[in-house]
Amino acid sequence: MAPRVFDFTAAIVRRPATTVVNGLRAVDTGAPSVAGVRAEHDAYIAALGRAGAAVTVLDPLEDYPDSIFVEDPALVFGEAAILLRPGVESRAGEVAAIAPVLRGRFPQVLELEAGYVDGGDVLVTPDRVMIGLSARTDRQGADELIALLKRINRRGEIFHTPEGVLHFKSDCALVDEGTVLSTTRLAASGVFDAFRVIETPAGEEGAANALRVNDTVFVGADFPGTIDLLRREGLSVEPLATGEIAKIDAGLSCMSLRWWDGEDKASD
Ligand code: CIR
Repeated sequence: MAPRVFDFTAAIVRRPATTVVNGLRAVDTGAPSVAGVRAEHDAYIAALGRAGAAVTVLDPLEDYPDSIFVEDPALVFGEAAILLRPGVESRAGEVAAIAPVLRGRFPQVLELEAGYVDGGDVLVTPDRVMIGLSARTDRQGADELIALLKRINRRGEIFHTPEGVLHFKSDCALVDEGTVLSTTRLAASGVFDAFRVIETPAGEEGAANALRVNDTVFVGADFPGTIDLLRREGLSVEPLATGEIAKIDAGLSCMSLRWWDGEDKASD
């Protein structure tokens, strides 16, 4: 049986730098503490391991406060990695920092050469790669990414991220092959008409940046309504603390790159 899009055997994370306290944020609700971010990150690494991924932990990059969010400078699949171009100047150098790591692990590494795309704007679904235009991802970058995806036999399609939302995936996650967890504001645009949609309860929009890894769905621990909804669906949910990284506009997908590294599972 072929792996599902959320079947991952491998992951890369990067330890937070002490400069993480200066991470970008749209609204300043106070800086996160280094110890607090480290604790959330350590728990995240352990959870990835329990869910079945072998985790490579990269050293912190003090020059890049947001470099803990390795999802943004690259996009990875079992067969190839794509180096992206983050849409904010202060994060541009993260690409060169992660490039050698990916070149050592993937048979093919492609590079976005024009425009801007943050990995947080890319949702991989079973039949296509959804790319949300946002303040970080522009049309030129999205078109370029679609061309690169074509080279690895994948189909990309462009959508819109709601105004004022950092990334497309700030507001959604795939929780099984045909079901998306989404905020009401993103679902209302019709982007998920081909999916079953579970909407985050009012006030729990931050829960939408959940992450499924193999048979576990990670959800922010501060969102009991969403956790309950997903459990009622029969999903195995693991709550993880995100209160500190939320201060710098992050959630659970941002902190790792994940892929299926190996043969397709033998069918029973
Ligand atoms: C930023 O603004 O770039 C970081 N403070 C947060 C990045 C979160 N990444 C993600 O959602 N993929």
